[in-house]
Amino acid sequence: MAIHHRYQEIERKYESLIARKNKVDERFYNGIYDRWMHPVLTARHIPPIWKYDLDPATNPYFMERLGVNSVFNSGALYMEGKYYLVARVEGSDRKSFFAVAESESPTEGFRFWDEPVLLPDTVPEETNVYDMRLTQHEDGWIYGVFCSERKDPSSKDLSAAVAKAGIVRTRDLREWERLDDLETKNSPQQRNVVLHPAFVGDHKYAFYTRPMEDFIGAGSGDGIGFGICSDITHAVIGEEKIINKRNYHTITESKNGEGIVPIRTERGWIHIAHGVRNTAAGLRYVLYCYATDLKDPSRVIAEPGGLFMGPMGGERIGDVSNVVFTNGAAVNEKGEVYIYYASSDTRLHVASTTIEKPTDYVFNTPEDKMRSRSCVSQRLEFINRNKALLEADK
Ligand code: M1P
Repeated sequence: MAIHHRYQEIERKYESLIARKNKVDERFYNGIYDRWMHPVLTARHIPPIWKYDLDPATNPYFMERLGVNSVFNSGALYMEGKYYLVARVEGSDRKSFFAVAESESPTEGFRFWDEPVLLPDTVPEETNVYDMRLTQHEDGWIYGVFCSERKDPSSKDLSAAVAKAGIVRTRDLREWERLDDLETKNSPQQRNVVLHPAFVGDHKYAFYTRPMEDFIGAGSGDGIGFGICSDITHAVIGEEKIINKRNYHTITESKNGEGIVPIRTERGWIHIAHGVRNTAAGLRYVLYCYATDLKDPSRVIAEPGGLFMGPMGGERIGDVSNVVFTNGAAVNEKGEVYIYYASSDTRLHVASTTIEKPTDYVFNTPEDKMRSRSCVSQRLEFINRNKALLEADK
């Protein structure tokens, strides 16, 4: 049977996109990380056979029959010399699903595996899944914790939804076992839940949570929570201790949420989370960092003021504009850190650094002084110290 004559051309373009070299974006400098020029995954990275019916008899005009709108928020892993991304792929029908992309390089060459992930169908009411965090746990499993969304049965509003944390586990990213959804006794909704990679206390699993009153708004949810449970197969959290609060007139005023799986450093666990504030142009999502104690990851030991990363240039535009979001980073044996961040719910980028730099950033960047007057004093002290150094250097 013949294949449509346009297929080769589409396939060639796809292959040249995958082969495209990436480079550091020299226009950007902050001393903490490098941003890379090209996104590592976009809707154009989707294999053509996921979108086009190749049969000229049923698709004479070679149309996209099952379009893909965007590829963004991705879990990430470094395993045996390779980098793996479990990306959120959003079809043109608005349903998201997961797909694994792999590369030997952390910054280019990501290619999706042959087929997307078909999760075990154990939750019939689940309509949409997205934003998987991949945790290589010390128990030997790789866990995926993701948002499992369903319609709110108690509301007539068609956009009213309930978000839960779904949990799967795997050894190889191919066979996935679905566990029970996380149950948080005191929070009806959960999104941005992350499983801590190490046991805590007496062999307990620890989760970073984000208690919410409703689907969009944090309501009285005070920030990023922390809770523990004994059985990961039926994970139930009683008390959620709020470890990282939202604050008035900061980057987290409207919402915040845990991002990547925390990175272990000699000085503490480094967290990269997102903070949301409201503006006349809508919500603005940026990334920020904090550190927690190695033995007690619920105890915050450092938090620099302000944002770690905000959307820049073309990143500011997309389906949900003015957003950067991360749910995955990969750390290799050389201590190189690759932060996979999405812009405006549309595409996935990479920023690179080494473990020492975010550590120095978190522990040595001044805290937020919370008032303009105090922030000016803080800056004046800083400027005057620099002036003295410049004077001494003359
Ligand atoms: O649209 C921006 C982000 O919104 C949500 O994050 P949060 O729950 O903090 O509002 C998530 O749905 C995320 O996927 C999305 O990128």
